[in-house]
Amino acid sequence: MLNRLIVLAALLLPACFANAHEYKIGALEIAHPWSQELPPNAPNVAAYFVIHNSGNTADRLLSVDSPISAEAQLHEHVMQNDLMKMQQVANVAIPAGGDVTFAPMAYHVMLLGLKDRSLLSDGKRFPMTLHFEKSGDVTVEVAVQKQAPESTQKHAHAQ
Ligand SMILES: [Cu+2]
Repeated sequence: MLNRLIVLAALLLPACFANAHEYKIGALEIAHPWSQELPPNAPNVAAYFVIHNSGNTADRLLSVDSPISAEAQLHEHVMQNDLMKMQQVANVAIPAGGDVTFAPMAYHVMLLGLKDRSLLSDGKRFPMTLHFEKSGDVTVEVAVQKQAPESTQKHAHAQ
């Protein structure tokens, strides 16, 4: 039995690594959920990812939750009187055939009232569930990193 499991694990490994950090639900793909490592006393943390909708109907991200925090809000950054300011949004539309990027200075998930900080250091991952209007729920693992992913940095600067 154990041998069988080892063989199975070995067979599955390459596939797991190939799309280690991408999740699929219906026509939606959620790429590389990540969070910036913050000082241990930071009151909130933010989570980022890219949603790609390969289908021909629009969807909507209604809400998010995570066992590590009491509350999770959808936020966007807006320019107000020459100042970048973040504010809560009720939901986020995911256009058919389009991408929506959650990144620093853009849409992000704000986790408030942190209950468990044990998974918030570099190299760890914490679970988070996304609730979509049409596609349903998908639980992803958010990778905590010291460094923002390259693609996100470029995106943030381009904005
Ligand atoms: Cu925020």
